[in-house]
Amino acid sequence: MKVFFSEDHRLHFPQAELSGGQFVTPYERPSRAEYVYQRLKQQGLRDIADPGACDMGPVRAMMDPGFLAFLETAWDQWKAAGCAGEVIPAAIPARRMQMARPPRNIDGLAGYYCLAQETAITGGTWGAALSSMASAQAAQRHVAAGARAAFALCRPPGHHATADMYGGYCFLNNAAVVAQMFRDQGAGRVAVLDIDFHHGNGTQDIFYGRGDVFFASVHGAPEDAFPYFLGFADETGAGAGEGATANYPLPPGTGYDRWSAALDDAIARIRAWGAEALVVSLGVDAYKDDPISFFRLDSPDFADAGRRIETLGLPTVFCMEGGYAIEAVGINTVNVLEGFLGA
Ligand code: SP5
Ligand code: ZN
Repeated sequence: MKVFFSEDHRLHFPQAELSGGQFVTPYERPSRAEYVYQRLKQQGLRDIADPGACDMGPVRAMMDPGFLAFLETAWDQWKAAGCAGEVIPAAIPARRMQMARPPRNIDGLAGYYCLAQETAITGGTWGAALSSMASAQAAQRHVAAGARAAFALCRPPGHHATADMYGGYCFLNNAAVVAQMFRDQGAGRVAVLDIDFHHGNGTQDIFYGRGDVFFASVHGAPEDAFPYFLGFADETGAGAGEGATANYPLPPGTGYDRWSAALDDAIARIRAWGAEALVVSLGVDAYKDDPISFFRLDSPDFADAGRRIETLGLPTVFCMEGGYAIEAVGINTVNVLEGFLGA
Protein backbone atom coordinates (compact mmCIF):
# COMPACT_ATOMS: atom_id res chain seq x y z
CA MET A 1 0.00 0.00 0.00
CA LYS A 2 1.41 3.35 -1.01
CA VAL A 3 1.88 5.90 1.76
CA PHE A 4 1.91 9.70 1.49
CA PHE A 5 3.69 11.69 4.18
CA SER A 6 5.07 15.20 4.46
CA GLU A 7 7.79 16.12 6.90
CA ASP A 8 6.20 19.57 7.05
CA HIS A 9 3.92 18.21 9.78
CA ARG A 10 6.75 19.26 12.10
CA LEU A 11 5.92 22.90 11.44
CA HIS A 12 3.03 22.41 13.88
CA PHE A 13 4.43 21.80 17.35
CA PRO A 14 2.50 23.90 19.87
CA GLN A 15 3.89 24.06 23.39
CA ALA A 16 0.52 24.44 25.06
CA GLU A 17 -2.64 22.40 25.40
CA LEU A 18 -5.31 23.50 27.87
CA SER A 19 -6.02 20.36 29.90
CA GLY A 20 -7.48 20.12 33.37
CA GLY A 21 -7.05 23.85 33.87
CA GLN A 22 -3.34 23.71 33.12
CA PHE A 23 -1.16 24.07 30.07
CA VAL A 24 0.44 20.72 29.26
CA THR A 25 2.59 19.47 26.40
CA PRO A 26 0.04 18.66 23.68
CA TYR A 27 -1.00 15.03 23.30
CA GLU A 28 -1.06 15.63 19.56
CA ARG A 29 2.70 16.00 19.02
CA PRO A 30 5.15 15.47 16.15
CA SER A 31 6.55 12.20 17.52
CA ARG A 32 3.19 10.52 16.82
CA ALA A 33 3.79 10.72 13.09
CA GLU A 34 7.43 9.73 13.44
CA TYR A 35 6.45 6.51 15.23
CA VAL A 36 3.98 5.63 12.48
CA TYR A 37 6.60 6.39 9.83
CA GLN A 38 9.19 4.19 11.53
CA ARG A 39 6.71 1.33 11.99
CA LEU A 40 5.70 1.49 8.32
CA LYS A 41 9.32 1.06 7.25
CA GLN A 42 9.95 -1.62 9.85
CA GLN A 43 7.00 -3.65 8.53
CA GLY A 44 8.06 -3.32 4.92
CA LEU A 45 5.60 -0.60 3.88
CA ARG A 46 8.43 1.36 2.31
CA ASP A 47 6.65 2.94 -0.65
CA ILE A 48 6.40 6.32 1.06
CA ALA A 49 6.18 9.48 -1.03
CA ASP A 50 6.10 13.18 -0.33
CA PRO A 51 2.72 14.47 -1.54
CA GLY A 52 3.89 17.75 -3.06
CA ALA A 53 1.75 20.85 -2.73
CA CYS A 54 -1.81 21.02 -1.48
CA ASP A 55 -4.39 21.56 -4.23
CA MET A 56 -6.30 24.54 -2.86
CA GLY A 57 -9.22 24.11 -5.28
CA PRO A 58 -11.04 21.38 -3.33
CA VAL A 59 -10.17 23.10 -0.04
CA ARG A 60 -11.58 26.46 -1.09
CA ALA A 61 -14.66 24.78 -2.59
CA MET A 62 -15.56 23.18 0.76
CA MET A 63 -14.32 25.56 3.46
CA ASP A 64 -15.54 28.99 4.51
CA PRO A 65 -13.31 31.70 2.93
CA GLY A 66 -13.20 33.72 6.16
CA PHE A 67 -12.13 30.62 8.06
CA LEU A 68 -9.30 29.88 5.63
CA ALA A 69 -8.11 33.50 5.77
CA PHE A 70 -8.20 33.30 9.56
CA LEU A 71 -6.12 30.11 9.72
CA GLU A 72 -3.56 31.57 7.34
CA THR A 73 -3.12 34.85 9.23
CA ALA A 74 -4.05 34.02 12.84
CA TRP A 75 -0.49 33.81 14.14
CA ASP A 76 0.60 37.08 12.51
CA GLN A 77 -2.50 38.88 13.78
CA TRP A 78 -2.01 37.44 17.28
CA LYS A 79 1.59 38.60 17.38
CA ALA A 80 0.69 42.00 15.92
CA ALA A 81 -1.83 42.42 18.74
CA GLY A 82 0.99 41.94 21.23
CA CYS A 83 -0.08 38.53 22.51
CA ALA A 84 2.88 36.67 24.00
CA GLY A 85 1.73 33.06 23.77
CA GLU A 86 0.17 30.75 21.20
CA VAL A 87 -3.23 31.48 19.68
CA ILE A 88 -5.80 30.35 22.26
CA PRO A 89 -8.93 32.48 22.37
CA ALA A 90 -10.61 33.31 25.65
CA ALA A 91 -14.22 33.52 24.49
CA ILE A 92 -16.34 31.38 22.17
CA PRO A 93 -19.83 32.35 20.99
CA ALA A 94 -22.33 30.53 23.17
CA ARG A 95 -26.10 30.29 23.58
CA ARG A 96 -28.12 33.26 22.27
CA MET A 97 -25.02 35.15 21.06
CA GLN A 98 -24.35 36.37 17.51
CA MET A 99 -23.02 33.58 15.31
CA ALA A 100 -22.75 35.49 12.05
CA ARG A 101 -20.52 38.47 12.85
CA PRO A 102 -16.80 37.67 12.89
CA PRO A 103 -15.05 40.20 15.17
CA ARG A 104 -12.15 42.38 14.04
CA ASN A 105 -10.23 41.73 17.27
CA ILE A 106 -8.05 38.63 16.82
CA ASP A 107 -8.90 37.15 20.22
CA GLY A 108 -12.58 37.46 19.30
CA LEU A 109 -11.98 36.19 15.78
CA ALA A 110 -10.10 33.12 17.02
CA GLY A 111 -13.00 32.37 19.37
CA TYR A 112 -15.43 32.81 16.50
CA TYR A 113 -13.70 30.04 14.50
CA CYS A 114 -12.84 27.80 17.47
CA LEU A 115 -14.82 24.77 18.68
CA ALA A 116 -12.43 23.62 21.43
CA GLN A 117 -9.82 25.65 23.26
CA GLU A 118 -7.35 22.83 23.90
CA THR A 119 -5.97 23.42 20.40
CA ALA A 120 -3.31 26.12 19.96
CA ILE A 121 -2.38 27.73 16.66
CA THR A 122 1.30 28.58 16.06
CA GLY A 123 3.36 30.14 13.28
CA GLY A 124 3.71 26.76 11.58
CA THR A 125 0.17 25.50 11.93
CA TRP A 126 -1.17 26.64 8.55
CA GLY A 127 1.77 25.15 6.65
CA ALA A 128 1.45 21.87 8.51
CA ALA A 129 -2.30 21.71 7.95
CA LEU A 130 -1.76 22.24 4.22
CA SER A 131 0.88 19.50 4.12
CA SER A 132 -1.51 17.15 5.92
CA MET A 133 -4.21 17.93 3.38
CA ALA A 134 -1.69 17.42 0.57
CA SER A 135 -1.00 13.87 1.80
CA ALA A 136 -4.72 13.11 1.85
CA GLN A 137 -5.20 14.48 -1.64
CA ALA A 138 -2.21 12.56 -3.03
CA ALA A 139 -3.58 9.36 -1.53
CA GLN A 140 -6.95 10.06 -3.13
CA ARG A 141 -5.38 10.67 -6.55
CA HIS A 142 -3.40 7.43 -6.21
CA VAL A 143 -6.57 5.44 -5.52
CA ALA A 144 -8.52 7.29 -8.20
CA ALA A 145 -5.80 6.25 -10.64
CA GLY A 146 -6.54 2.59 -9.89
CA ALA A 147 -4.86 1.54 -6.66
CA ARG A 148 -7.04 -0.44 -4.27
CA ALA A 149 -5.93 1.60 -1.26
CA ALA A 150 -3.52 4.24 0.00
CA PHE A 151 -2.55 5.60 3.39
CA ALA A 152 -2.25 9.33 4.07
CA LEU A 153 -0.10 9.80 7.17
CA CYS A 154 -1.83 13.06 7.98
CA ARG A 155 -0.69 15.29 10.80
CA PRO A 156 -2.31 17.39 12.13
CA PRO A 157 -5.53 15.33 12.01
CA GLY A 158 -8.76 16.64 10.48
CA HIS A 159 -12.03 15.01 11.49
CA HIS A 160 -13.08 17.53 14.16
CA ALA A 161 -12.67 20.50 11.79
CA THR A 162 -15.82 21.76 10.11
CA ALA A 163 -15.98 24.07 7.09
CA ASP A 164 -15.63 27.00 9.49
CA MET A 165 -14.22 25.75 12.81
CA TYR A 166 -10.95 24.30 14.13
CA GLY A 167 -10.38 22.38 17.36
CA GLY A 168 -9.84 18.90 18.70
CA TYR A 169 -6.27 19.19 17.30
CA CYS A 170 -7.78 19.62 13.78
CA PHE A 171 -7.68 22.55 11.33
CA LEU A 172 -8.62 21.27 7.86
CA ASN A 173 -10.86 18.25 7.36
CA ASN A 174 -8.74 15.95 5.22
CA ALA A 175 -11.23 13.06 5.07
CA ALA A 176 -14.09 15.31 3.99
CA VAL A 177 -12.04 16.79 1.15
CA VAL A 178 -11.01 13.31 0.00
CA ALA A 179 -14.65 12.18 -0.03
CA GLN A 180 -15.63 15.23 -2.07
CA MET A 181 -12.76 14.63 -4.52
CA PHE A 182 -14.14 11.13 -5.19
CA ARG A 183 -17.54 12.70 -5.85
CA ASP A 184 -16.09 15.39 -8.11
CA GLN A 185 -14.31 12.70 -10.13
CA GLY A 186 -17.54 10.80 -10.73
CA ALA A 187 -18.18 8.42 -7.85
CA GLY A 188 -21.92 8.53 -7.26
CA ARG A 189 -21.84 7.54 -3.61
CA VAL A 190 -18.94 7.79 -1.16
CA ALA A 191 -18.71 6.65 2.46
CA VAL A 192 -16.59 7.93 5.33
CA LEU A 193 -15.98 5.39 8.09
CA ASP A 194 -14.58 7.05 11.21
CA ILE A 195 -12.98 4.67 13.73
CA ASP A 196 -11.14 7.30 15.77
CA PHE A 197 -12.15 7.12 19.44
CA HIS A 198 -13.71 10.58 19.13
CA HIS A 199 -16.80 11.38 17.13
CA GLY A 200 -15.96 12.89 13.73
CA ASN A 201 -18.15 15.92 14.29
CA GLY A 202 -16.54 17.96 11.52
CA THR A 203 -17.06 15.34 8.85
CA GLN A 204 -20.61 14.67 10.00
CA ASP A 205 -21.40 18.40 9.95
CA ILE A 206 -20.03 18.88 6.44
CA PHE A 207 -22.15 16.11 4.94
CA TYR A 208 -25.16 16.08 7.28
CA GLY A 209 -27.64 17.45 4.77
CA ARG A 210 -26.36 15.46 1.80
CA GLY A 211 -27.49 12.12 0.44
CA ASP A 212 -24.35 11.39 -1.58
CA VAL A 213 -21.81 10.92 1.23
CA PHE A 214 -22.54 8.42 3.99
CA PHE A 215 -20.91 9.07 7.35
CA ALA A 216 -20.50 6.37 10.01
CA SER A 217 -18.65 6.85 13.30
CA VAL A 218 -17.84 4.49 16.19
CA HIS A 219 -16.85 6.56 19.21
CA GLY A 220 -16.96 7.36 22.90
CA ALA A 221 -20.48 8.43 23.87
CA PRO A 222 -20.85 12.22 23.90
CA GLU A 223 -22.12 12.18 27.48
CA ASP A 224 -18.66 11.01 28.49
CA ALA A 225 -16.27 12.00 25.72
CA PHE A 226 -15.02 14.86 23.57
CA PRO A 227 -16.46 16.52 21.47
CA TYR A 228 -19.42 16.19 23.89
CA PHE A 229 -21.99 18.05 21.80
CA LEU A 230 -22.42 15.83 18.74
CA GLY A 231 -22.34 12.12 17.90
CA PHE A 232 -25.57 10.85 19.45
CA ALA A 233 -27.27 7.80 17.98
CA ASP A 234 -30.36 9.78 16.98
CA GLU A 235 -28.34 11.99 14.59
CA THR A 236 -29.19 10.29 11.30
CA GLY A 237 -28.87 13.12 8.74
CA ALA A 238 -31.20 15.91 7.61
CA GLY A 239 -33.19 16.60 4.45
CA ALA A 240 -31.59 14.87 1.49
CA GLY A 241 -29.09 13.41 3.96
CA GLU A 242 -31.70 11.66 6.12
CA GLY A 243 -30.43 8.13 6.71
CA ALA A 244 -26.88 8.90 5.49
CA THR A 245 -25.38 9.39 8.97
CA ALA A 246 -24.88 6.49 11.40
CA ASN A 247 -23.47 7.04 14.88
CA TYR A 248 -22.34 4.31 17.28
CA PRO A 249 -21.71 5.99 20.65
CA LEU A 250 -20.25 3.50 23.13
CA PRO A 251 -19.67 3.72 26.90
CA PRO A 252 -16.49 3.78 28.99
CA GLY A 253 -14.80 0.40 29.16
CA THR A 254 -16.00 -0.79 25.75
CA GLY A 255 -13.89 -3.72 24.54
CA TYR A 256 -13.40 -5.24 21.12
CA ASP A 257 -16.49 -7.48 21.18
CA ARG A 258 -18.87 -4.56 21.47
CA TRP A 259 -16.73 -2.20 19.39
CA SER A 260 -16.39 -4.69 16.52
CA ALA A 261 -20.15 -5.35 16.57
CA ALA A 262 -20.66 -1.62 15.99
CA LEU A 263 -18.00 -1.66 13.28
CA ASP A 264 -19.73 -4.60 11.58
CA ASP A 265 -23.03 -2.75 11.63
CA ALA A 266 -21.41 0.37 10.15
CA ILE A 267 -19.79 -1.76 7.44
CA ALA A 268 -23.13 -3.43 6.66
CA ARG A 269 -24.81 -0.04 6.39
CA ILE A 270 -22.12 1.23 4.00
CA ARG A 271 -22.42 -1.93 1.89
CA ALA A 272 -26.21 -1.76 1.74
CA TRP A 273 -26.09 1.93 0.89
CA GLY A 274 -23.99 1.23 -2.18
CA ALA A 275 -20.82 3.23 -1.64
CA GLU A 276 -18.39 3.23 -4.56
CA ALA A 277 -15.40 4.58 -2.63
CA LEU A 278 -14.41 4.57 1.03
CA VAL A 279 -12.54 7.06 3.19
CA VAL A 280 -11.40 5.76 6.58
CA SER A 281 -10.74 8.27 9.34
CA LEU A 282 -8.07 6.16 10.97
CA GLY A 283 -7.56 7.10 14.58
CA VAL A 284 -6.11 4.52 16.94
CA ASP A 285 -7.12 6.16 20.21
CA ALA A 286 -9.59 3.34 20.90
CA TYR A 287 -6.46 1.57 22.23
CA LYS A 288 -6.60 0.37 25.84
CA ASP A 289 -3.65 2.48 26.97
CA ASP A 290 -4.59 5.70 25.20
CA PRO A 291 -4.10 8.51 27.73
CA ILE A 292 -7.22 10.52 26.82
CA SER A 293 -9.69 7.78 25.81
CA PHE A 294 -11.66 4.97 27.44
CA PHE A 295 -12.04 2.01 25.09
CA ARG A 296 -10.09 -1.21 25.58
CA LEU A 297 -8.94 -2.34 22.15
CA ASP A 298 -5.63 -4.21 22.08
CA SER A 299 -3.09 -4.05 19.26
CA PRO A 300 -4.22 -7.26 17.45
CA ASP A 301 -7.78 -5.91 17.43
CA PHE A 302 -6.69 -3.16 15.06
CA ALA A 303 -5.51 -5.74 12.54
CA ASP A 304 -8.85 -7.50 12.80
CA ALA A 305 -10.63 -4.17 12.22
CA GLY A 306 -8.55 -3.70 9.06
CA ARG A 307 -9.60 -7.17 7.86
CA ARG A 308 -13.25 -6.33 8.39
CA ILE A 309 -12.96 -2.99 6.55
CA GLU A 310 -11.37 -4.77 3.60
CA THR A 311 -14.48 -6.95 3.16
CA LEU A 312 -16.27 -3.93 1.69
CA GLY A 313 -14.13 -4.42 -1.42
CA LEU A 314 -13.98 -0.69 -2.05
CA PRO A 315 -11.27 1.66 -3.26
CA THR A 316 -10.07 3.00 0.08
CA VAL A 317 -8.17 6.04 1.33
CA PHE A 318 -6.98 5.87 4.93
CA CYS A 319 -6.45 9.26 6.57
CA MET A 320 -4.56 9.34 9.87
CA GLU A 321 -6.51 10.96 12.69
CA GLY A 322 -5.85 10.54 16.46
CA GLY A 323 -4.03 8.14 18.78
CA TYR A 324 -1.93 9.33 21.72
CA ALA A 325 -0.30 6.28 23.33
CA ILE A 326 2.74 7.49 21.45
CA GLU A 327 4.82 4.34 21.00
CA ALA A 328 1.79 2.13 20.30
CA VAL A 329 0.37 4.52 17.69
CA GLY A 330 2.75 3.16 15.06
CA ILE A 331 1.99 -0.48 15.82
CA ASN A 332 -1.78 0.01 15.96
CA THR A 333 -1.99 2.13 12.84
CA VAL A 334 0.12 -0.20 10.76
CA ASN A 335 -1.85 -3.17 12.16
CA VAL A 336 -5.02 -1.74 10.58
CA LEU A 337 -3.25 -1.41 7.23
CA GLU A 338 -1.73 -4.90 7.46
CA GLY A 339 -5.08 -6.36 8.42
CA PHE A 340 -6.58 -4.71 5.36
CA LEU A 341 -3.79 -6.07 3.17
CA GLY A 342 -4.20 -9.55 4.61
CA ALA A 343 -0.60 -9.53 5.80
C1 SP5 B 1 -8.13 13.92 16.44
C2 SP5 B 1 -8.41 13.66 17.89
O1 SP5 B 1 -8.29 12.53 18.34
N1 SP5 B 1 -8.73 14.70 18.65
C3 SP5 B 1 -9.00 14.56 20.04
C4 SP5 B 1 -9.23 15.86 20.72
C5 SP5 B 1 -9.44 15.66 22.19
N2 SP5 B 1 -9.49 16.88 22.87
C6 SP5 B 1 -9.85 16.82 24.27
C7 SP5 B 1 -8.76 16.20 25.03
C8 SP5 B 1 -9.10 16.12 26.49
C9 SP5 B 1 -7.88 15.66 27.20
N3 SP5 B 1 -8.09 15.55 28.58
C10 SP5 B 1 -6.99 14.91 29.19
C11 SP5 B 1 -7.27 14.45 30.54
C12 SP5 B 1 -6.18 13.50 30.93
N4 SP5 B 1 -6.31 13.07 32.25
ZN1 ZN C 1 -9.51 10.97 18.54
